[in-house]
Amino acid sequence: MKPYTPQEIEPKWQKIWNDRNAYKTPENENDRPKFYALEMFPYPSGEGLHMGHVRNYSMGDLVARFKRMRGYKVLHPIGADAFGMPAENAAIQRGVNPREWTLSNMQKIKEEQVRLGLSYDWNRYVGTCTPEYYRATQWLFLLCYERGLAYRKKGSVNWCPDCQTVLANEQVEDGKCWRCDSVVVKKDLEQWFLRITDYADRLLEDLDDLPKWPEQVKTMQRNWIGRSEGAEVAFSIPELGDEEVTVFTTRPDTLYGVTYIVLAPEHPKVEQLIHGKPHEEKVRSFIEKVRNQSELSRTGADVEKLGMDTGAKAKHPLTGEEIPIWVANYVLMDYGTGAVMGVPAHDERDFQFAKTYDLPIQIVIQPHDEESPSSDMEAVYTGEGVLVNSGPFDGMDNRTAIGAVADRLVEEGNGKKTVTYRLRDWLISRQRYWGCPIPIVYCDSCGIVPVPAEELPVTLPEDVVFDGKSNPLTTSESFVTCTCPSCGGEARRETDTMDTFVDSSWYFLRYTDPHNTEKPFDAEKADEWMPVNHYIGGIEHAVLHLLYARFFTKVLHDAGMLKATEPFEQYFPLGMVLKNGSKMSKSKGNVVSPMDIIDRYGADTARLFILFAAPPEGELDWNDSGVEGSHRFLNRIWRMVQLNQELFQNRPDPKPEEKASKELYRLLHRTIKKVTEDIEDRLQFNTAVSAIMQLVNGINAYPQDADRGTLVEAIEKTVILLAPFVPHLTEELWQQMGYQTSVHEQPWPQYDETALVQNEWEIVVQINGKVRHKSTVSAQADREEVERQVMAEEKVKQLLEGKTVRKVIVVPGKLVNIVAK
Ligand code: ANZ
Ligand code: ZN
Repeated sequence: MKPYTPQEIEPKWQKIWNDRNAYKTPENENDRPKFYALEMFPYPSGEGLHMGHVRNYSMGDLVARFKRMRGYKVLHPIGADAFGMPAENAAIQRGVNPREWTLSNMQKIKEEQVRLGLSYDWNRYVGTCTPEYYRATQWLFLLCYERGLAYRKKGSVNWCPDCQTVLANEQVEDGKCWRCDSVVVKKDLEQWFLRITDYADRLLEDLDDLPKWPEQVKTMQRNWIGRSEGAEVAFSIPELGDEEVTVFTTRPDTLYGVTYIVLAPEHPKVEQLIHGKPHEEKVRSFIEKVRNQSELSRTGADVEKLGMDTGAKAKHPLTGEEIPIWVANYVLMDYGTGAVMGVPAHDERDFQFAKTYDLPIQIVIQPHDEESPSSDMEAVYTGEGVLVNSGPFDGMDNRTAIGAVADRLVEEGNGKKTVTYRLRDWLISRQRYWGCPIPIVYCDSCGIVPVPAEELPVTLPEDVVFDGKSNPLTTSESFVTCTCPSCGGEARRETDTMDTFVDSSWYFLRYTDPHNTEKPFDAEKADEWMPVNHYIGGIEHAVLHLLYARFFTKVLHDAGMLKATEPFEQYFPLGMVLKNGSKMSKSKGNVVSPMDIIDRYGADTARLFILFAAPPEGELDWNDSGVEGSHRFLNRIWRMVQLNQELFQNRPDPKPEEKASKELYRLLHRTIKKVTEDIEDRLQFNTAVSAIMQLVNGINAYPQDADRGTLVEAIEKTVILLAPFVPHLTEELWQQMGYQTSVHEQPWPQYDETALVQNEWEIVVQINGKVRHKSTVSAQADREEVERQVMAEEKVKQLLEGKTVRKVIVVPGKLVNIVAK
């Protein structure tokens, strides 16, 4: 018998698929339903693919192949998220050209993807660093600019001193750079922003229209957008004439408990308030110190609340009382109005602050079950209750009071109801070379001038210096100096490039029309495929990437370029790959190289193990014996076909008549149903594999003398069911079984509904309490019918010969006991 040699079979079929252009996306086949299966595209690092990638692609490929067999026209593309800092760092550290470095990594990853047997349409490959692609990214930037969604603003930005670049809020983790772990500082710079906050409400509301997204991911997005309903309340500052300071609060019900006002140190009013005061200089140096603290180190729950009294006073809008105005680190300038009303009795942060600086604490909410408010507070009370010390609102439930106090403020002209978001506009400027240049020039006479669309792309220059200090683009004279598109005079080119998250916010649209040289994509082509039906990728992208992609989709929809309002109908977060219980990582030395596994066992074994070993959303613990087990299973499949080679030559018709063949037939059809539903409805690929394994056990236990036609059918269908999991092996076996076509072009098997129900039961026949015989009866038969059938059997008649039957006891589905003498 020929042995199973994946090392030969796999490259052979990869070449044939490639020569046949087997996974080319169907075009203009409007009679078939579409399915867009997508996996997050990889970053082309020099290391090639890791097991997380393999897991992601194995699942995506399974879905794509399954849907093709189910009759869908499928778009299943791949590309590379190819801009970004590692290429530039390689240039700085090793003097390599970032473009060449990236392109060769892309090539390497493509080859590895081919070795995995993934059914991508390679004609639609998209690399975000190619001029064809970034030209389109620039086009989209200009679209945003035209629509007032791209703007330049001087802002206090997160700056990584090590990477020498600005970071988006999302890229600051625990106050540190997400890439290099350096402590992030604040810096004032002119930057480009995209106005994602204009879409905050829609980004929030439309989450409700995504039933196939995990609830957990929607919650993460909701929290990120962070919508807060509340009120703005104006406090006048008598010493500045008519001037006011406006605070944002979600708790107007606590208004009578305000004992001070706190401004963010960056608040524009601060200068006026401290001007001429004795401690003016001290406040200023305090402000300088706070400004350099990161957002997290200012607002963390366990961070020390630091502040200073400005010496100025504000007037309470309802009581007229004078209260001090402070500045403090825990108030942020870019949230709400940058000013807070301090209610130490009922707000945790205010409570800590008031304790530190000995500010008065005024209780205004009393728990429902208490008689009278305690005067001396040990701890803050943040719960619900009844208003006290609140003038006309005393006795009111605090939830009711939220609206009532706000209404009162509105009536008196001291406030308005507002909504605030945690979401900030998206800072896209990067002082980096290896990114998409922002297509803008600066002219002394015309100001900010967008590069006309026909002049795109603004190409990355080659004459740059990578010294690891400043933005390399500023070192290219030929790039920086340009002519103004508007007046023809001398101008300077923008040297910021875009955050790579811009590139990945629309790549799924490019796949629908990857070779378009005029527009990013054609509306009709995009509408044919969008939305993506199934998107798989790491949960680490659940906030940033998915939110930005949703934002871009909505902008393009509004611009009339796209019907879809959401990019991904279903998002499936991929579980992590572990080894011996901990994350695979170089530092732990527990990395299993996918290519080593392929060399040793073949891609099919790797794919099967990955799909079988854990539910897709769960963590996958890589273990060598599990891999061996999957390999053994594929060997069994291989042998099963080899041993029955002869049968495939004459291929008898199935005649499932006697017991064994009926049973195998039922097992086969049950398996088809289970595998179909596990993939289609539940995405439980692991249980689908174990169902197929049980079927194979059934086939191996099938008696030699039972109907051969049923056996042939079961083996063939097993091979078809396995095709999306192990594409090479099944293709090879399909050929060995005598077929000229590809197994991947077979229609997915239908199950025979009537075969699923159990028609017959085996029951035990006892005579005087002793088991004497086994008999098969119809499952539908009632007691009398069972008795009639059993008593009519030859064998039973023999056993009863010479005896008189006294009584027959029937237990349906189990036994018949005959009492006889
Ligand atoms: C008075 C008050 C009393 C507050 C109380 C809370 C509880 P969320 O829910 O996150 O939107 N706040 C407003 N602007 C701020 C800023 N720029 N920096 C820091 N804190 C700020 O939080 C809204 C609450 O956070 C607001 O309601 C305000 O404190 C504070 F018992 O006002 B509150
Ligand atoms: Zn000009």
